[in-house]
Amino acid sequence: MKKVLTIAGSDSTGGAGIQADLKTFEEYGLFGISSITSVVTMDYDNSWKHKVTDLGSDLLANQLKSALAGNKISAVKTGMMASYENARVASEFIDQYACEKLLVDPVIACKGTAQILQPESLEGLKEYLLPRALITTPNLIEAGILSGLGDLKTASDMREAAKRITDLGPSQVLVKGGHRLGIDKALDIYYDGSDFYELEGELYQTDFNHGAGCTLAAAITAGMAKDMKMLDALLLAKSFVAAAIEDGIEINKYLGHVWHGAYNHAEKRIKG
Ligand code: PXL
Repeated sequence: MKKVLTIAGSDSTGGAGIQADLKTFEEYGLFGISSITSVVTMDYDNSWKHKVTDLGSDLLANQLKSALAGNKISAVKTGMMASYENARVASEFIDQYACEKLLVDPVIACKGTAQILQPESLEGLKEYLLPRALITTPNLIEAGILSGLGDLKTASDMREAAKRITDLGPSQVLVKGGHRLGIDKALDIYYDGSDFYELEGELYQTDFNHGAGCTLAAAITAGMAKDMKMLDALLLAKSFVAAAIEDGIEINKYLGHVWHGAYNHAEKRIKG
């Protein structure tokens, strides 16, 4: 069985981060392995304020050494880097174990704001991870920050951002339009280094979509591990996430999660 590694943060509510990645890898029929950079907790009594606790680069290095020892990894995904050092340590192992199929999900901005989650981690991403990435999957805000273009408002802005982001290293870029684009469909722009593709999907009116970005990136990584052509991997990943959003579940008064098992209809498959 093929193995896939995620190097990311732990989402204590189970919808995004490491949890989304492992659940998604499982649905793709792959064996998921994780190295955790940080733990994200949320304060129910204080407007769901997020706190990111960095687990430190020594512990990350020990996890990576355990994860990669004797293992052939078919693809690697990186998510939240809680520090510059997290990114540096991750890159050392990626080089040492020659992990060529690398997807970098540039988790740098909090949902709905342009506020950078961990300012120094952005530098770590640029210096250590993006130069090694086969593909990166920024949302509209992250693409605005990485490209230096700021507010992206149109498909043409997204194309320009995707192109500029390849200057940071990744040979391919998926810029996700999502709700912030302000049109009545979900529009992503895929740039393969020479051509642009407009990937359209349904825009779901739901509050239960926490984890959608991580899940999409994990699904693409799984497709890469299975040696799918990138465009096919993107299209399958989009269908996987659309199903997960459609079957989203309420978690508490602040949020609801995508359900990673939806595409395979686990409740129908597992009987008794
Ligand atoms: O969706 C961004 C994200 C990524 N990684 C972790 C998270 C979150 C959002 O909560 O907790 C660990």
